[in-house]
Amino acid sequence: MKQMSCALVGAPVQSGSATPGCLMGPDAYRTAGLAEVLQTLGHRVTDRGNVAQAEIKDLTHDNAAVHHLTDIVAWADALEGAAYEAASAVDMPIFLGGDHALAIGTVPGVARHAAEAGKPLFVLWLDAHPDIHTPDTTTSGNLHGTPVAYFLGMDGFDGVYPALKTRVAPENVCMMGIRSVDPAENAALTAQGVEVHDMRAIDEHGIIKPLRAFLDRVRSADGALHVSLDVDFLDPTIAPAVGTTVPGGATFREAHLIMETLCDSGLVTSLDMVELNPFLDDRGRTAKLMVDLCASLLGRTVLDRPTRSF
Ligand code: B3U
Ligand code: MN
Ligand code: MN
Repeated sequence: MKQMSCALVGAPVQSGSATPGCLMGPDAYRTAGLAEVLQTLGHRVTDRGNVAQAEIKDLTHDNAAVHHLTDIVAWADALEGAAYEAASAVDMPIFLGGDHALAIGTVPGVARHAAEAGKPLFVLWLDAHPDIHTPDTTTSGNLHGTPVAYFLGMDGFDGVYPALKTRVAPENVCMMGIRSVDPAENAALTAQGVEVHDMRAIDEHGIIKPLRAFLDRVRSADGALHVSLDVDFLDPTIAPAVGTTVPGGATFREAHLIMETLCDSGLVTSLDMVELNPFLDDRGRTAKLMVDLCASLLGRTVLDRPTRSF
């Protein structure tokens, strides 16, 4: 793969989730050697450190379940700008979470950059959950369950989250690994017409055919592609360090094959690595697995020559 400029952008957001610990995520990736691994693959890597939250006024919401709204909006505001800047400066910004609420900022930020370059943004959402709640529909009140609804421009965010500068079209989103969906989220997925490959579909058809079909769509639209990788996409037996484990996730081999296929496509322009909770990890194994998946995305292969079937 061609040498790329990569920026590591720490986003230690944790108030979007119920279990504290994601605050330590960016440093766990640094400790697991992410920058060094990418440098070994021939890329130029700069670590931009951690983003600082914006200052905002206190916010409240009618849904009493919603918590840490002010904190999350302060993150979103800062991360939208940081993501836009990083995407303008390098080939591949990598956002180190932090819980999935960080995508309230990162996805609109990279979408704005793509739009200015005349490209539509596509999003591959690798997650056990569709995260398509609005602040009105969430019952847990955990705002990491809301980024997709926000960046699609759904109702319910006006005067709550920052005004959305660039929305993502629902037909440009592809979800894989989904296996825990709340009723309001089911309704939203249907209303928006988002492409969802739940675990049943993956068991029946495998992961590669639908991924290739999605990548073909990105290529023919000359789109930019953001990958949002939630640790709970992976099976908890290989990735225990997440507050919202759901059984039946992607295997080690499925996850690497997705990353290798994405690498071969040459289409990926940005990445979120979210929901790592190092407090719940087992001697850093989840952090190391996430680093290895990032390495597969950025060109690590088994053989020096291209793999081909005989
Ligand atoms: N849909 C549930 C569970 C959940 C969403 N995202 C995560 N968990 N990580 C909720 O709380 O909104
Ligand atoms: Mn998620
Ligand atoms: Mn999830």
